[in-house]
Amino acid sequence: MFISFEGIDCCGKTTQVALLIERLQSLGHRVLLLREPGGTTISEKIREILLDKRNLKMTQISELLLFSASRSQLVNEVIKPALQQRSIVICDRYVDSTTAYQGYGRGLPLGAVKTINRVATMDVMPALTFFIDITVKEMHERRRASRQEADRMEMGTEEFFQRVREGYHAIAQEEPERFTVINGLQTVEAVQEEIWRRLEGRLPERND
Ligand code: Z5A
Repeated sequence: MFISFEGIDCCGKTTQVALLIERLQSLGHRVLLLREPGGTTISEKIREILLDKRNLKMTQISELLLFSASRSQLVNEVIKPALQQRSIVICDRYVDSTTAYQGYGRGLPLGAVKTINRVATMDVMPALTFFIDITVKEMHERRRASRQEADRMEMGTEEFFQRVREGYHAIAQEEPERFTVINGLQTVEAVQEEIWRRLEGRLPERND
């Protein structure tokens, strides 16, 4: 089973993925955790280029193609083989990030983004995607609290992140079966319980 997590920066994906993996493993499931961009030698090198804040000359098209190149490696080298072995694959960001950030956020033509997404994923799509929704104001507050230096993608404007969030809501309207909106403004525990409620009935048999 393939599951992905999405949302704007600091929405709490990484926190929730870690809790979910602990829970699944305690029930005897074999789980593989991945993050995008990254997860293969080539994809990690591409990640460095994408997030390096010295790369301010990067064009929007280069950005789109680099995220997609990283994904193509990950799908071929890791995701497809793991799904064939019946692991539960959990990906911290996947193709919806490209639709939301490069399509809605940067304003690249959605038709072209969709085509490139299909080429990069070879139509390997998550069965379930959790979109952890927080406001842009909350994102800024959490960033201030964590005091981490912003990378190139995090240097986007307030309006950029608003458009990204709207993009995620548009995907939720288009694909309500797969794309589940979770209120990320709740406590960590409440968010986890909501994810678990939506996932529990859809889990495969244990694969130990
Ligand atoms: N990107 C793209 O543009 N196109 C693409 O196709 C792909 C990605 C795949 C990757 O960044 C960047 O690339 C990302 C999108 C873009 N850019 N932005 N901006 P990354 O991998 O370095 O980071 P990220 O994916 O954006 O995640 P993050 O910053 O690591 O945050 P997170 O995983 O969503 O949240 P977290 O680490 O679990 O929590 C953040 C903070 O909030 C932390 O201090 C927690 O303690 C706190 N937190 C978590 N949950 C809660 C709740 N419930 N209440 C209060 N506080 C909370």
